[in-house]
Amino acid sequence: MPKIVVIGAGIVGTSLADELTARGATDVTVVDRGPLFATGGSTSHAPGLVFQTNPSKTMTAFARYTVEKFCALSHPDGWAFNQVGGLEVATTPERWADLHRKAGWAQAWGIEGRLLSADECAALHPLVDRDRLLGGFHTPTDGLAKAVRAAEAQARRAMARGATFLPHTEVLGIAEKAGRVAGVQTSDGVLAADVVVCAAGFWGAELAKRVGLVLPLVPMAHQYARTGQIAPLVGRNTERTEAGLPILRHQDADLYFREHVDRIGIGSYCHRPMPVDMSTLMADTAGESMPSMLPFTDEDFAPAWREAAGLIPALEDSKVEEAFNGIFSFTPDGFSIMGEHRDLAGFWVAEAVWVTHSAGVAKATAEWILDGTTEVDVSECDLYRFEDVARSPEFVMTTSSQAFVEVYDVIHPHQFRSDLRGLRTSPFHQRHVESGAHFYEGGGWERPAWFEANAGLLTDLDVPERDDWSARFWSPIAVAEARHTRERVAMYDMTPLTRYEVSGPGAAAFLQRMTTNNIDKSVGSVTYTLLLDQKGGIRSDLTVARLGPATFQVGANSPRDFDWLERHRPDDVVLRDITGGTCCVGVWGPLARDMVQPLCPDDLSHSGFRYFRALRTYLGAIPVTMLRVSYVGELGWEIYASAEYGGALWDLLHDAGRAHGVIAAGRVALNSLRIEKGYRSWGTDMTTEHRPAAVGLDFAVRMDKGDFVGRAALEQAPLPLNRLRSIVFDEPDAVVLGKEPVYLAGDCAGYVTSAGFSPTIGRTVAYAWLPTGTQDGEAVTVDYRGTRHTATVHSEPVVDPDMSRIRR
Ligand code: FAD
Ligand code: THG
Repeated sequence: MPKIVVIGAGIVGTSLADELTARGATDVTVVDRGPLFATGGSTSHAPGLVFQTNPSKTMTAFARYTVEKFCALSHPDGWAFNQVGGLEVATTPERWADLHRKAGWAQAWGIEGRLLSADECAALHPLVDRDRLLGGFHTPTDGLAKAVRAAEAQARRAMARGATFLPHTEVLGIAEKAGRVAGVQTSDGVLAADVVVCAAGFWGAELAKRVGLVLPLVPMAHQYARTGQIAPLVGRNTERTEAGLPILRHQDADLYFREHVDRIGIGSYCHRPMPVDMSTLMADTAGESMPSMLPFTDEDFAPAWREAAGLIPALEDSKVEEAFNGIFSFTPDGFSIMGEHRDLAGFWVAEAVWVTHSAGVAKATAEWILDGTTEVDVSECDLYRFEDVARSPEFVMTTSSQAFVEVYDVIHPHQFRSDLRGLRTSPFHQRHVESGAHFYEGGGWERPAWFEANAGLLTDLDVPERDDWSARFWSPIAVAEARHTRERVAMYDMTPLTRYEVSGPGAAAFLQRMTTNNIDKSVGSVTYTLLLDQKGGIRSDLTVARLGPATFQVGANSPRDFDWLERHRPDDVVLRDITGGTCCVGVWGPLARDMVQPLCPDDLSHSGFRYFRALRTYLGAIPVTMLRVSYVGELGWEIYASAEYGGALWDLLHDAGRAHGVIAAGRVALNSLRIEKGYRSWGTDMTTEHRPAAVGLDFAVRMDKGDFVGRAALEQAPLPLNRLRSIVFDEPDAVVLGKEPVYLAGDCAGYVTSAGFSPTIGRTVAYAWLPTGTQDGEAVTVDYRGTRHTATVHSEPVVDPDMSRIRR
């Protein structure tokens, strides 16, 4: 067992010590600059509201574990968790509709919850003005965490198992030796360690910076106020219980509420983002007991007070008595930051964590450190999920500020960032602008969603009307583009598809060991293969094209793939991200060959250039690499070129395609085509929580090829309880967007992962997790924001099961 030092005795550090020692680590030391356990960090004054339901399955799982754990903690001063339940109220039709969506997440992720009428809300929480409400969402297992008690109770447990807690011990630097962490420097000298975990709350970014690590988090001030006595609360609670009414969210006004005996605590996000400058904060608060508390700014609270009194009329007779601007971390995407420094082994971070998710994050971090993998998928929180651009100070500040502003907003799943656009554009961008592209952003890239230039294709197409919500960030034009791809030919900008060059004498052996399929095939082969973790969970799916004996081009999914490969890369392998310097256009459709062959000196016939083969050749004068691969499931190629040829390549193809009616098509069309064709998308349809068999990808696993990462775990793996299935909606106008609960015979049995309107069968096709044994043809219902849609489990793929479209 490693010798571990945890920096920070807040809710994260204490919970981590508990989780580590529970797993047998005994040499665990937690150091904190402050006293124990009201250290002066964010935990010391967090009012501790725990609302579990979150659009992210992972964050919900973290919260659910935190609740379960905290409920079982004991502390001599009283409760660590008071399960008063949670109530979120709607005062606008949009919020009310969104609470229906939230109720769906709760169902899908296994949180008990129910939508309530306004009267039921008022009965549950008599202080709210019933007439303001349209309804609410009630979750009985939510509640209040007493964060300092929970921290202490977990710390005491850890101490009983041998952990040491050192108060008044500031970490001044990180000791390193031979590329590994060696301990922490404190005013009392170096504390040696094999593993150092930075759980220093919003100070963590400063510490990480000293070891060359950018943590994209911004410390932000957030207002919290306590009122004076509120008449209707007098006598309701005791000093010991503190609260009995559900914790309350009024998200239409960016507010939350809890009781403090006979007073009310009001938290507000209803103010300008107040990022904190760490350099001045450190100087200003040196020696202070509560360095994470800033003076209250009355003027920022004025609108919050008005709104609060609007919802809770009893507040009108009271006023703010105690208040402060408290500091905690925001990140660009709202997720925590977890993982190990790639260039300094043994240095881990568990940062930007709410009390709500603290025990879940701590458990996953302990598993990750001690076992190498986590039970719950942590990819959304991975330290290495960020593109380079997303680590720039400007990006971090801008997007984290936006995350603050939007913290309680109704966010559409396809909503994109509006600030800092146009950072990464493909060489085709100007052509796309000219064709009236509607862009969305992903990974910093501008990606065409659909093109206004294709509106004319709608004239002979009957696309069902959508409800207002599902019509956002969508256009029927996308359906026309998808259909045109199946009937004729289309060009897709695949430039943002992450790709690496893997080369060197050890390249083949390296990829063979890292992935599940046999990639050690002839030059010109392309292989669909998986990256697994040690427990056989799917980390990613890749295409590996062998361009030379020791040169491979790998099509990947995210910066996490680069990180994973880089961590395992031996010295005789060179790994290079070539995404930015190259471009890619997918030319797909039945007419693709007619369109491209005249441009190419090589034979592009079905036998001359077979399916899943690669070729380095020329189109016109332009050197290209072509892969006969199609994520939309059509005849055609991904065509790669060095970026400087991009404009010419697009024009060449577009001109050649004119006679065949070629169009440019966008990502919405691509998504619907890949779904009806049965292709999975990593991160939505599958994560590290799933092994290949569960998602129907065992065809990409070659158990007989020799050892590879995850192989041993697959041999031991039990049969999956649930499988990813295709479902087809019965009614043409039924639409779902993802994350909706799916019912079998009235019981919630799974959830939708992704969905798209199939141009081929004229109905929405979706993937859903369903129990193993669910038969083709079985009827399911799906709850879309309160509307039940019926659907039927379908054999896969829904479109082109005999591959006649692709292999011709
Ligand atoms: P902290 O509690 O800040 O702990 C970090 C520790 O590291 C500190 O004790 C600090 O002293 C120590 N440290 C830092 N640098 C060093 C160093 N160099 N050497 C030694 N020690 C160091 N979350 C919820 O879930 N629900 C809520 O209702 C809620 N409300 C909030 C309201 C307010 C006003 C605020 C400010 C936050 C709220 N939060 C809430 C957020 C929550 O408080 C934090 O996200 C959480 O407490 C962070 O815990 P932590 O352990 O990461 O950080
Ligand atoms: N193109 C390239 N690389 C990629 C993707 C891509 N890497 C990441 C991601 N997308 C991988 N996803 C897929 C999913 C399915 C297929 C290709 C990439 C695919 N599957 C066929 C099937 O399942 O029938 C063929 C499998 C086989 O014959 O082994 O084509 O879009 N370059």
